[in-house]
Amino acid sequence: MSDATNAIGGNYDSSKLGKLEGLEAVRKKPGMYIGGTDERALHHCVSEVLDNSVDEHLAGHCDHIDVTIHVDGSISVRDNGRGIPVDIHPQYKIPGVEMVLTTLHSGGKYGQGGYKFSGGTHGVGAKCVNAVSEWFEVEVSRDGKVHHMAFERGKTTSKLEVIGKAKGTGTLISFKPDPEIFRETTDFKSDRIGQRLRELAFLNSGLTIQFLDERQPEAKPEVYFYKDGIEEFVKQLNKGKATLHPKAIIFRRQNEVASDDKKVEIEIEAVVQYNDSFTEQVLCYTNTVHNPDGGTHLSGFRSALTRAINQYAKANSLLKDKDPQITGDDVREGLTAVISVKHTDPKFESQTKVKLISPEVDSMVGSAAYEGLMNHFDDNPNVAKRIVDKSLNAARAREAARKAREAVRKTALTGGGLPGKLADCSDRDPQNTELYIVEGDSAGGSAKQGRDRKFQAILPLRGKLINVEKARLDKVLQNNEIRTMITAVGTGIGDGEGEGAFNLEKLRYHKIIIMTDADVDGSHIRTLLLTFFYRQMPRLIREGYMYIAQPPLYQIARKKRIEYVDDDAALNRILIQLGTEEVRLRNIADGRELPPKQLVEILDLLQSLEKLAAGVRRKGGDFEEFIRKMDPATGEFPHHMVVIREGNRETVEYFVTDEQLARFGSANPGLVLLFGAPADPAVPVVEGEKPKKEATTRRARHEAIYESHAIRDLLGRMAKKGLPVEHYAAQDQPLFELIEGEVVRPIFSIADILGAIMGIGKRGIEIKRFKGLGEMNPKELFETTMNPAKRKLLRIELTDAVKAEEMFTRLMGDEVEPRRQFIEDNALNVRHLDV
Ligand code: 0RA
Repeated sequence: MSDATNAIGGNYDSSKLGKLEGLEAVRKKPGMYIGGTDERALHHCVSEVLDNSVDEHLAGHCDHIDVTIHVDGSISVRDNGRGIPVDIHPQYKIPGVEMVLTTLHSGGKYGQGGYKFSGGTHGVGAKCVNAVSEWFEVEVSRDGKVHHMAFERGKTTSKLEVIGKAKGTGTLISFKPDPEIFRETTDFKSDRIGQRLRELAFLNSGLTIQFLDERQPEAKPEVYFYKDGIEEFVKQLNKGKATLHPKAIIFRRQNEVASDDKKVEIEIEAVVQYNDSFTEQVLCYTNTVHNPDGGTHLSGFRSALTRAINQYAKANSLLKDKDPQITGDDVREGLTAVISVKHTDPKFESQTKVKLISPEVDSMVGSAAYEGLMNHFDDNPNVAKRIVDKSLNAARAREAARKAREAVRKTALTGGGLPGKLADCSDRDPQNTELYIVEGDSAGGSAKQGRDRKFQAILPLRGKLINVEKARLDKVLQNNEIRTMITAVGTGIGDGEGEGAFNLEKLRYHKIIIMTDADVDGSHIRTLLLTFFYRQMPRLIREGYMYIAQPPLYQIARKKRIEYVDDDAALNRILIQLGTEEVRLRNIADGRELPPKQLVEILDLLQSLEKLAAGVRRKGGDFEEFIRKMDPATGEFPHHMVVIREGNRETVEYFVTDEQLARFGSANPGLVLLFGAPADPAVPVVEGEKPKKEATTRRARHEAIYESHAIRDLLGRMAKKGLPVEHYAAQDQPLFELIEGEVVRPIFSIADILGAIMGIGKRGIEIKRFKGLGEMNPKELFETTMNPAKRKLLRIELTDAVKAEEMFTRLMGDEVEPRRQFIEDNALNVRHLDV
């Protein structure tokens, strides 16, 4: 399209159009800006917003970040940094905050906040998130004022407005991801976000991060704060393991070096502590971003470690002539370390920052590590000797393991073919086939009978699996169940190259599915299996070939008929279904009965509305009152709430617009209105306040009601179905009649329909939590858990190495108490086992 065509119709404002097109570009090509539209990209949005707040911390202006997931699926990030500038930009004539959040290439004045080290993508983050959000709001506390502004899909819907007085400074960004963009899911995963927040708190000592998921009705905020930073991180990673030396080895270095003919500043901090396990765990970060594929910091560290241990061993005559050579692999057994690099201009292999490639980091980490380790060894000869001994042991075991691996490989490749226990499938193309690893012979039998033998292979496992975490590889490989599994999978194990090494091309099935009972034993076996795959075939997990079968959660029995139900949502659907089969709902106003299909739709909407209502109530609001405060002219519901405390009494005011809230503030100068007060009513004015003070000052907290958008949409849809907003609350006269056979029950509000029908649905059925696979016959097992058309598989992701490590150690390590606790916490909750 030419400019001339654009100009037709007049009013062509190039600057405005340019900006608009800017964010449109993000919506058109989300892949380019936020890395896609899947679950990963969804969570990436949170990181983008979070990174800005962390940058404020790195620059020394922020020590507190609050993250909250709301019941409508939106999320807020609040920091106490300087606040995004709100003054009018001299050239563009719009407030800085609007520039920062709506213009794609706003360098210069508000460009990057002048940050030295930045984890974010040069400030493009927040505006991209704005572009892909159904709505996006920002609240800035700065210059003694609270400013507010709102957007929808990147376009300004509410101009910058002062809504109150600010106590300090800071920024609050809230947004709801747009389902038009994120078509797969818009559901934030609490675990995933919590893990990242904890990791950030480790990497930024002194920063307090608070996290609350309001979707969990009883949830309390979690607080992450680590005074000693990555030292505590390493302690955490080693939790449950016996360490070789109580005090971790720490080294730091700060330098200005030349890179590509220009000066860069680099800061290095690393913490090292050995444990008595056989696995390595080294996590690398650049500007607080995790680099799962390592890079120059990792290579520098690794070679320094090998050099230091060999050097110390030789200099102190700890090696005998017959001892084998200590290699890099040997010094890494039982090694736990975190390396955190801050760099003014880091270079990565790709956009995703999985690998650092800045060459100058290698030698700087190398020399810092070598000196740090040698100093520590010289000061602590006992520690040094223990580490050398451990490395030597590893070197000796390496030889034994090599022989064992060789033996496994031989049986796998030549030794009479596939194991007898394996019921293989007939299709030979791995792309089409799947392997079920099943706990126990009886479930294994059912799976064999129920499966589709064309593409589904079954491998039943008998008895206890060897604990791969506590045994050395040569022992593990002597175990029969393990050998059978390796042979069936086909790839071989371990990393490295050459004979017997892991080879993905030999993978015999492109889905490896673990199927265990939903009880304590089942979760134990599943963890053992995952540990084995994680240690010996990590690429199977990393590249998405591993799955966990998801048997149904409930069994419901009704008039001798048995049904299986996936989860709570499905159970509710069934209760509603059953309830509606028994009743008819008559609208008294027009005497007509609602068709069953429409009734089910309405009940669905009511369920969603209940969740949103809980969000309003959680903040201290009254949902019926909230609904009454709708602005009849615009159909908008309150976006702000002010909760006023006087003694023990609490009163609540509702405001639809920013202006109404601002006006209320001006009209009540004696009222101290706190923005960003904790969700718990911890505002310190309750009982015992001195009376003379109370007479003049009242205190209140502001609550933003993000649910307002979703409530408006839902109630709008209900109104279209003939249920007006006014009827949500109880009326004097009945609105409906619920007719069940001879019985007619009056219903006084829309809200009551749901409870009444669910109650009827529950009658006469028995709901049982379903545990053992063996409780199902072969046909049921296939239909609920194995049939590709109906089953739900959980793909195992290693999004967070830290969490996986910790979980594996907790379950497999030596300490009994955390293991018992973990199993108890999770036994009934297999669905939340995230690895
Ligand atoms: C631009 C300039 C300045 C700060 C920020 C942006 C800023 C952005 C975000 C996003 C979330 N929290 C934030 N905090 C600050 C510098 C402001 C100054 O110099 O006072």
